[in-house]
Amino acid sequence: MNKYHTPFTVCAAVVSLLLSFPAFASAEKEKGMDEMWGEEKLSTTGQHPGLKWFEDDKYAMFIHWGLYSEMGGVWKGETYYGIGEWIMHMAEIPVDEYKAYAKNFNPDKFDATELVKLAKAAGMKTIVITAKHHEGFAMFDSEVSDFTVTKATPSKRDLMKELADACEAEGMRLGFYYSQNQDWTEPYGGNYKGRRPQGYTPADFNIYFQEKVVPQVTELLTNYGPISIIWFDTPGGMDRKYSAKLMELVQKYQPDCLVNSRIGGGYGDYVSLGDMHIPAIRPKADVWETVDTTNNSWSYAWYDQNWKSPKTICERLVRVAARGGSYMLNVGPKGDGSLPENAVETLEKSGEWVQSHGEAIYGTSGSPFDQGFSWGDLTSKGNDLYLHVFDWPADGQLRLADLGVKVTAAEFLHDSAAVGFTQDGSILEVNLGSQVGRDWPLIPVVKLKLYAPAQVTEQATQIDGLTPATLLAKMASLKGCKVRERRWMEKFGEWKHDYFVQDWKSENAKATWDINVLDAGEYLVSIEYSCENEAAGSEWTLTCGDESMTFVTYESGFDPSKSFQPGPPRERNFKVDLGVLEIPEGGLQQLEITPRNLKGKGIGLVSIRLEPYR
Ligand code: H79
Repeated sequence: MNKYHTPFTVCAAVVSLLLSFPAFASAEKEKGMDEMWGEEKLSTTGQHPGLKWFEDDKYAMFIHWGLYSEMGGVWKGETYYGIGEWIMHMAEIPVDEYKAYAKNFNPDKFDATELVKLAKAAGMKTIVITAKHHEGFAMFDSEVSDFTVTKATPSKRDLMKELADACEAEGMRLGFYYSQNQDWTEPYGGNYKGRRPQGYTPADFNIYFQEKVVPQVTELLTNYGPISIIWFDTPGGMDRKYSAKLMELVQKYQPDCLVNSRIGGGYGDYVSLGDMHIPAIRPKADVWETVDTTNNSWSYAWYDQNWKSPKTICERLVRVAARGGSYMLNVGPKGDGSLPENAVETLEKSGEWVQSHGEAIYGTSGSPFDQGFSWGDLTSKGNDLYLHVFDWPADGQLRLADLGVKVTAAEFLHDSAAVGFTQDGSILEVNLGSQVGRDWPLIPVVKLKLYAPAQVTEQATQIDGLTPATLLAKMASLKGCKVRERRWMEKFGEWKHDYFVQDWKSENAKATWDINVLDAGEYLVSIEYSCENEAAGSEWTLTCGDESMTFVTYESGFDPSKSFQPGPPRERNFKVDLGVLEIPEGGLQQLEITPRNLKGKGIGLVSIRLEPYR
């Protein structure tokens, strides 16, 4: 029988996992994944000279490959649905059995050069690979452990060396993922999966750290040529002094190498956001990345067919670049080193677009707007703006306000065909024309040439009268209520994320959005929210100028006060049409929501959508 990790069991697993870290055992439990993944704020950001290439390159390949890849989600004939590299944890595999499994690992189809060529074809500039994941198995030769590909498997190949050589030959940057805190097969490692030795105390983590982590990280920094990134993960609960020591090692042996924020303790050169988090609003961090997957699970899992389409991959890359970040996209080879066909196809197809639109990706500095648009997003370079059109607007028209600078020319990037535009006062209208009867790239890009770099001073959400606009929780000014954040897991390890306004204190509380109305008129209003039992039946008023509308809320079965509550998607948020609202005037306006009859802590308001009503 297959074992499905129901919402409840995943939730229980989360709690037990978090409790296994000292820091989670107390009041800090609520912090959940933020705590486990580590800080998103750095004490030393923007200093390292390597951040220049990191920000320019924008796009990297992540690879999860280890013993778990050979299992592919199956242990002793039973499938464990979840993230593949967590199978030891999910199937509760005893340490000795897990270690003995290494003899089945046979990377006979692994061709490092082919892999590097695929990354190149995809438009990626760096490869970061799991040298050691939480399982504790080294995919490289190590003097301090026998649990390595060179000693515990029949092939004896140092796979990291093969990849390092191929990267060197092909001009690809190389980075190593190293799980510094969790090591499930080391008796003193974080979150060890066996019985701790007698007399064990948490301070014994030091033994594991000095005897395995320090020498292995040193090996990775000294035996494989220039390393561009050491990518650490899940520092939650680890003392800051260990993070400091790791930073010291990197600075000593490879001062040019970058380190991500999951080293812990506020150290690191740039911030890794939460797994798979494509931020809707420009994050505070100066230099940051999003790590994402081509399907759901990081490592190969036979059942995971949730492949992102080539267009979706390009869109996610653009959304990240538009918010000023870098994107690292994962593939999970099978145990034998070959990649699932779908991963190869989707990377090759998306790569054609990335290569032919590189001008609008590499070396760009994001959109002048803090948030994206429903039709697409922007990147910029010098005086030029790139409009990435994901969804062709209904009548081929796009409107943008307050660029602050005159546009001198507009053309499609792929064929340099001129694009019509008018700029009247602060409003730019771009006429894309008809989508019919022409061949388009996956995402058509309009290049706008400006007299000077755009100078956007107004970040109010634009209501353009042509495409739907979304007012996000994080963009609201709040009185007597709060913005909170939650993450949850869907399908086979797909992390979801949102912000919502909640904890409404009284009927005087309100959330207010500044909106920039480019076209007065009627809009269909819908909201996305979650609502606990006790808040069901509460009444709310939405107001814009003299116009208002009232709505009643229904229970959604999701408790927004819990940062972590896996479950099927239908149980999360409701999306409800409220009706048609007249916005009588153009220009800067405010839209406000306030409880009319508050129950409990009120709804968890995720967003308000305004769609032109015609
Ligand atoms: O390497 C990838 C993941 O294995 C790692 N980070 C990315 C880059 C990662 N470490 N921890 N997590 C991700 C989150 C872990 C989530 C869990 Fe669960 C939820 C662990 C326990 C509950 C899912 C469900 C995995 C096991 C049960």
